[in-house]
Amino acid sequence: MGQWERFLEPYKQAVSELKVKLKGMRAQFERDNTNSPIEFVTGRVKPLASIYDKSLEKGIIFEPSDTLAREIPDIAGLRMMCQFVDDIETVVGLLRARNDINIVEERDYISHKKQSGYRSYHMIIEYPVQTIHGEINILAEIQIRTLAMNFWASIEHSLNYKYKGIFPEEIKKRLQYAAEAAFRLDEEMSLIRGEIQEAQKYFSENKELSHPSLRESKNEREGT
Ligand code: 0O2
Ligand code: 0O2
Repeated sequence: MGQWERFLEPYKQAVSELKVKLKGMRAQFERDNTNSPIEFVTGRVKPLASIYDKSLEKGIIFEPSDTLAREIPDIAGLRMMCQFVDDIETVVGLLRARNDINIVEERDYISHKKQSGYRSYHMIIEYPVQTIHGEINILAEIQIRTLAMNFWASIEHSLNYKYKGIFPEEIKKRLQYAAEAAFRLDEEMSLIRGEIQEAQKYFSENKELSHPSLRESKNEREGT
């Protein structure tokens, strides 16, 4: 096994475990028949090429080391998407209450958006990974954002890659307008949150009823 592969192994394990745990939170809301503040969860280990770029940017040697692990805290990255801005606070509260993660830093890029227009809530956590040689604590980043913030960030990320971070002035301005438009969309949706959630609850409760075989098994489960 190569040295990078060995170094990244616990990060891979952490991403897999955390994905199961964070998706589990959503499943628990569904089971309780309550609207979930979590829409979906994704996770990834930072590709080696991005670790290389980041180490150049931070002026650290590109080699598996404690310094690199400390300076690049998002080698393990999780993303939690929410429907509404207020859900972000709920999710943050749920994460703070967990005792399997230790929060070491929080960055609120929602109240304090970045100059690019980027909005998201970031948490750097310490997570214990169990290995055959004992426990190791690794750092991971959890980004919590709305679907609209995620849409903007994905597009901006691709453009950033294309322009290598140096945007033409016009594109930069357009992206800033688009970020504000995405935020206004979030605000508008928040105003009709009750209406939307009622409809979603109705839909999830009744979708099984529209299918005869599922209706029977639902009735069996509920003993009706
Ligand atoms: P389900 O049953 O569809 O929810 P994975 O390795 O497959 O577990 P990964 O690689 O971390 O997941 O991330 P990926 O493949 O980008 O997406 C993770 C989950 O988020 C997938 O569901 C996607 O269906 C879901 N997802 C991605 N984009 C959207 C979106 O825009 N809206 C919604 N609602 N869901 C999205 P799962 O986990 O495979 O299972
Ligand atoms: P990737 O490809 O997503 O992994 P610092 O040096 O401490 O000031 P740093 O280390 O960049 O800042 O951390 P920060 O700003 O808290 O955010 C790190 C991650 O947030 C980024 O990871 C992105 O995923 C996301 N992010 C931050 N700003 C922007 C932005 O303007 N646009 C988009 N699309 N995403 C952003 P990476 O490693 O840069 O990229």
